[in-house]
Amino acid sequence: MRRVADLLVEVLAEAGVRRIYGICGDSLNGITDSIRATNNIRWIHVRHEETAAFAAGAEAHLTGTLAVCAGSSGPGNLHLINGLYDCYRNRVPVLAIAAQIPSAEIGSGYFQETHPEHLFAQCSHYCELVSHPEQMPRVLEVAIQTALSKRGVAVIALPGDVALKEAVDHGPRLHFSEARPIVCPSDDEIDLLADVLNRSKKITILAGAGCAGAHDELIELAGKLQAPIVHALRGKEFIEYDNPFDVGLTALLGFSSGYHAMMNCDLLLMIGTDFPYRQFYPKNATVVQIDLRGEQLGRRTKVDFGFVGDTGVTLRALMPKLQQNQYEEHLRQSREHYRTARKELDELAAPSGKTPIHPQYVTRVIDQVAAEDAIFTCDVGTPTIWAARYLTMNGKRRLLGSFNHGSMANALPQAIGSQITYPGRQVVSLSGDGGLAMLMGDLLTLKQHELPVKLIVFKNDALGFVELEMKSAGFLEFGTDLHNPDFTQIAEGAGLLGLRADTPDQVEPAIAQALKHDGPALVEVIVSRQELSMPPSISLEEAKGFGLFMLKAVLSGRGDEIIDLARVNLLR
Ligand SMILES: Cc1cc2nc3c(=O)[nH]c(=O)nc-3n(C[C@H](O)[C@H](O)[C@H](O)COP(=O)(O)OP(=O)(O)OC[C@H]3O[C@@H](n4cnc5c(N)ncnc54)[C@H](O)[C@@H]3O)c2cc1C
Ligand SMILES: Cc1ncc(C[n+]2csc(CCOP(=O)(O)OP(=O)(O)O)c2C)c(N)n1
Repeated sequence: MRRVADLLVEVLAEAGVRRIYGICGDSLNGITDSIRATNNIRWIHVRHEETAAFAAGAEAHLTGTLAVCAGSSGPGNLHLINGLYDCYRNRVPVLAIAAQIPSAEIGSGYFQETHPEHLFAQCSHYCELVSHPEQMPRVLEVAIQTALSKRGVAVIALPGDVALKEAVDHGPRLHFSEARPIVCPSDDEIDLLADVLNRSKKITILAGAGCAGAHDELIELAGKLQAPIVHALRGKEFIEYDNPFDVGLTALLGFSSGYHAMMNCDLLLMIGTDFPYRQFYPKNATVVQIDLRGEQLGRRTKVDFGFVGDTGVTLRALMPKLQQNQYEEHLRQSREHYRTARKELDELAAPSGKTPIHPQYVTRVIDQVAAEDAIFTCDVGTPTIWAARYLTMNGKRRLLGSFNHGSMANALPQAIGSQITYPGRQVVSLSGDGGLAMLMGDLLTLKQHELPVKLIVFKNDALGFVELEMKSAGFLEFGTDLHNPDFTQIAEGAGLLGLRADTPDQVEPAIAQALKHDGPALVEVIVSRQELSMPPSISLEEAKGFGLFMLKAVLSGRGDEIIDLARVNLLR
C-alpha cells in the first residue's frame, strides 16, 4: 500500500529536497519510515529540533532552494519554533513538517496536544493541518510553492494516523521549474528615478542583502553617482569585496565612516535593504528606496521616492539614463574617513604579547588562515561584532548569522546545515561561550554525521554582549557570569579534536591545526571579557541614552577611568 507519508517523501524528492533535519518520534514515525525506505532523501538526525530549523535555514540561505525540517507532535514541533522564526525573518525558503497527534484526538487535550496552526502563525506564510488523504499532495505542494515564492516558512501539520493512511493521489501534481520573474519599475518610474539622481550631488548608497547577484551593477552605479556605499550587515557578504566605494557598516557595530556617509548626504539611495535602526538614518536627506517587495518601502525611515524592483534588473534599466555626477568631494571625504576608521579598527586587532587575548586579534587570525571559499557562522553576541568588522569577504566566502531575528546559539546549528550542504567546504563557527552552551548537545551531531566543522569558542566567561548593554544603559552587571567547563574536554568527550589558546602566540597555531584536522574540531580561546565595541560616532542626543560608564569609554576612546576597561584597552 502506498501511504500518505510515501507520497509526501516522493513530492519532496521531486521538489529537489535531498535531506530533512529533525528528531523522530511517535507521530513522525510514519514519515521517517518512508524516508528510511527511499534513496532520494537523507534523514539528518540532530539533537534538538531548534538545531534542525536553524540548519535548514542555513541550507536555504546558501543554496536559495527549499530546505526541510521536521518535529514530532507537541514538544517536538515547539522546539522548531525559534529556528523557524530565524528562517522567516531571513526570508529563506524552509518547509517544516510538524507531526500532529492522532486526528481523532484533536480537541480533547490529548497527550502532547498543541495547535500548530496557531503556534506557527507568526513565523510562517502558510500553515495547514492535513486531516484527509485527499488533501495530499495538494496542501504540501501549496506549502512548497508558498515557501519558495514568498521566500519564507511554510508548515504542514500532519497527524501520525493520516500519514499512515492509503494515499489517494499517486504522485506529484506540479512540476514547476524555478520561477525567475523580471521585476522592474515601469519606464516612467525609471525616468523619475534617473531624474532625481541626476539632480543630486552628495549621494550615499545604503545597500543590503537584496543586492546579492548584482555586485557589478552596484559598483557601476556608485561610480556614476560618485557615491560611497554603506552596507547593512546581511549585505556584507555580497557588497563589501572588490568595492572601491565601500565605507563600511553603520550603527552600533559600524564604522564612523559609514555613519557619517549616511548622515552627511543630500540623497540616500537605499537598495535591497531593511536596515532596522531608525536613529542611524539621516534626518534631512531625500530618501529613495528600491526593493523587490513593495511592503518594505518606507518601513524604516520616511521615503520620498519608492520603487519596486529587483536590484540587478532595476539598475540595468537605470544606468543608460544616468549622467556622470561631477561632484567628487563627498566620495573622497567618505573614503578618506573610511581609511582612518579601518586603520583604527585594524590596530585593535594587532598581535600583542599580552593576555587576555583580544577577540579582534582572534578573528583577524581566523580571517587570515581560513579558506578562500570558507563559510562562516557567527553567534549573536560579541562574535557578531568581530565577524562584522574583521572577516573579509571575497565573493566566494559566505557569512551567516541570526542577524534579523537575533537569537543566541545560531552559529553551531547553522554550521551543521552549511557543512551538510557543502561537505567539501571549510565551515568555521565563531561561537560565544554562552551561545555554544545553549545548544551544546549538537556537538554530538558533528561526530555522528562526521561533519568537519571548526568551532572557535570566544571564551570570556560572560554573556559579554549583554554586559555591554547593561553598562551602556547604566545598569549594574547582573546575571551575566558564566561558570564554564573546559570546552576542550567536552569536545574530546564528544569525539572532536579539542584545542586551547591561552596566550596570543598560541592562537594561530591552534586555529591552523584545527583547520587542517580531518574532522570536527573545537578551539577554546581565552579572550578578554571587556572589549570596547563602540558606536561609530556619538552625538549629544545619543549620548543621553548611554550610561556614564559607556559614555566615558566612548568619548575617551580607551576608557581610562574604568579599571577593567583600562587594563584591556590601554595596556595593549
Ligand atoms: C547583535 C547584533 C547587532 C547588529 N548590529 C548591526 C549594525 O550595527 N549594523 C548593521 O548594519 N546591522 C546590524 N545587525 C543586523 C541587523 O539587525 C539587520 O539584520 C541588518 O542590518 C539587515 O541587513 P539587510 O538590510 O542587508 O538585510 P535584510 O533585512 O534581509 O533586508 C534585505 C532587503 O532586500 C530586499 N530584497 C531581497 N531580494 C531583493 C532583490 N532581488 N532586489 C531588491 N530587493 C531585494 C528584501 O525585500 C529586504 O527588504 C546586527 C545584528 C545583531 C544580531
Ligand atoms: C535565545 C536568546 N536568549 C537571550 C538573548 C539575549 N542575548 C543577546 S547576546 C547574549 C549574550 C551572548 O553571550 P555569549 O554567547 O557568551 O557571547 P558574548 O557576547 O559573551 O561574546 C544574550 C544573553 C538572545 N539574543 N537570544
